[in-house]
Amino acid sequence: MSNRRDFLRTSLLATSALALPRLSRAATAALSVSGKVPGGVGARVVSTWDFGVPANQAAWTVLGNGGHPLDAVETGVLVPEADLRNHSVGRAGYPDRDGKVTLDASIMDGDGRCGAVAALEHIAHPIKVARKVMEDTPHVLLVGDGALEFALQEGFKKEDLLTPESAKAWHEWLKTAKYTPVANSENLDYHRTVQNLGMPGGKNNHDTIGMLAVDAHGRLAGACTTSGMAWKLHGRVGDSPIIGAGLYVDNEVGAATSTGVGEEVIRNAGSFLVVELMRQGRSPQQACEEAVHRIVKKRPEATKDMQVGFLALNRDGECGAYAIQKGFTYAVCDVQQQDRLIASPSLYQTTYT
Ligand code: SD4
Repeated sequence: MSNRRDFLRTSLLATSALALPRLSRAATAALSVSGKVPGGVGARVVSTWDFGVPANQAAWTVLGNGGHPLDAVETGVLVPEADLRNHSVGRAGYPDRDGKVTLDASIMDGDGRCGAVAALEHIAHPIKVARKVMEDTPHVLLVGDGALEFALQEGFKKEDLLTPESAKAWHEWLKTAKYTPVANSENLDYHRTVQNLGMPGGKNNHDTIGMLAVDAHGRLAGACTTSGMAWKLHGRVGDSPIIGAGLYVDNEVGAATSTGVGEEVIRNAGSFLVVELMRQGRSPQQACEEAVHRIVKKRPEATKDMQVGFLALNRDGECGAYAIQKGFTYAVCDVQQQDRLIASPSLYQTTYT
């Protein structure tokens, strides 16, 4: 316990060391035009991993101007979905075992409305399709060919999402002929990363983006989007498009999202669990910790070498995060602190290999 406290303290210190440059000029302009967040203080957007910083900045151009949190999170996650350097979200995501790029995404409003797509091919912005499922159908989740058909009917363009770089990595992986899907590749050491992903891991090699936002009125929303595990079995669906697993939002309480090995998160209805723990009085930090402990306690051996991380935000704008393994980061943007990258505390203190 005291070790964990020490680590928490270290993480907080690390937070200031990781503080990033201030908001982009566009986002700063959005703030200064209004002077402060319209409607008062308390609006905040948080998201998983380092790529959450530019994504939060995009979301803030909406939230900081008094926009709805739902529009903010959709706008925010479009950034990594479009980023070709990112091989775990949207276009340029690593393909499955058969060389197909299949995308998962979900979006949820704090009033309970939600939409999702899973194993969607050929559409560069699955989060936009998820929102259309929410708004234009009586359903919550569309998958595979049905999801693609729906997207095309809605006017989305069919594209090849496999970039030459991702195809090259897939061909490298095929040489090993080993089925070893990898999540949280940035936590792997260089050699294992090369072996499994066919390219060096590094700063641009991140995972799912889960984004949560609250406005000054306590309205919440969340979005989650990913290409899932590299080299997964064709048809595999992770936690990200499963409401209650990869994402859950409730205006009465707060919101949660997850990253890491989706199977463990689904088994434990992870994000719903975090929100329910907050409903029972836990802080976002305590709720994330308890959810991680629950997952590890159920399968201690299996989870020893695996990453799962949760990020939570309550309706007062307080946030927290916790992961099994070291290396999980999350980005925070609000009117007081602007953009920051924070090292999440974790259960184990060693980076796993
Ligand atoms: C999945 N949770 O498809 C996603 C992958 C991920 O960090 O988040 N990796 O299981």
